[in-house]
Amino acid sequence: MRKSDVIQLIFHRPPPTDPKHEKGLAFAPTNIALVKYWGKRDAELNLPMTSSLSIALPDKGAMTTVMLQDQAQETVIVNDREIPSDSEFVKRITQFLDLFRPEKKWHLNINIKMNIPIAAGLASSACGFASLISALNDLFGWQLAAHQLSILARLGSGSAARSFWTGFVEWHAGVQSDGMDSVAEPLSVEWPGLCVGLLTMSDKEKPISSREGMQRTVNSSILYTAWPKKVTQDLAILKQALHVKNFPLLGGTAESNALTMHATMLASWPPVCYFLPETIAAMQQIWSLRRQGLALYFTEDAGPNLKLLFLEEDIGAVKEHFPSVEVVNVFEKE
Ligand code: 2P0
Repeated sequence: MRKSDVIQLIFHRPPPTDPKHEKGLAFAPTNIALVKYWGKRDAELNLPMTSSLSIALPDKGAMTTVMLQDQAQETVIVNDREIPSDSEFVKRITQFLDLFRPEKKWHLNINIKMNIPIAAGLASSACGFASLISALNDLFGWQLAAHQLSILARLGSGSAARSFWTGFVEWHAGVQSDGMDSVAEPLSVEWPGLCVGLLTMSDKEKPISSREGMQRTVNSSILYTAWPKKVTQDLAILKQALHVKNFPLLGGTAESNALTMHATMLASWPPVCYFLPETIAAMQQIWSLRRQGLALYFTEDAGPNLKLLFLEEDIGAVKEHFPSVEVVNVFEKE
């Protein structure tokens, strides 16, 4: 099964690409997985081995504007800087656009504004591809539903499937080879007062991409066989925690899931390690604060930075111990 087959299943004809507006514009929030996606059963369609569950950061993400342009290639601008056309990022975007233009008849000026560090484990590819497909949907008037956009965004980057909603989102692994059931959906639960703290140790580009890191883990880590079991357990526990609003259960499950993911990576060869000394030091400080009674937990993605999990009532204490933390009150209404 190829990506072009999925395009056919969604559109039932070549995707219409007569612009309906001068510009297409869309925002997508970034998402932080509490139960992680790590490993693919199909690398072409980015079909995951397991389901995953994330929380969106409502104001953090990517705003993307697309316009047709009279040039033989794309112009990609991220945070006011033009990205070289031979870079991996532009190549990935170009290949993604090729799915919608088999004859390469049009080209785009793509302007992305991100208010998160790029490629440092803050899911910039997730909100990037989600906002790009939504901007195309706007430009060409496709009127696709969110679940269809989720399937298309996944073809660009797996975790992008989860970036179409605020709040908690589950990405179902699915079982079909065409991936039409590997789609995300929002959970109908809110948690006013739940906070995510971004603790940035480094905003440098990570040395091993998620794509490469997860492939290496699946291929070489003896611990990976335990991962699907761990995810199944954690998903059930996390949903229970959401249902009964048990914060230590949510925080503990997310932290344990992240540490297990990193353990599977460490057992890969060559090893996949995203920790910096500062990452470990922050973990130890969190464990020490927890022993003293603070309900503070963390999760970590494919980068050295931690995302802290805590409740609104502890914002003061968290800021006191981590002065550089950026707090996102996830469900706060404007
Ligand atoms: C996640 N990560 O669930 C996990 C946890 C990083 C660690 O999804 O190859 O950029 O584009 O499907 O989505 C990052 O991987 O990888 C990721 P591709 P993606 O958020």
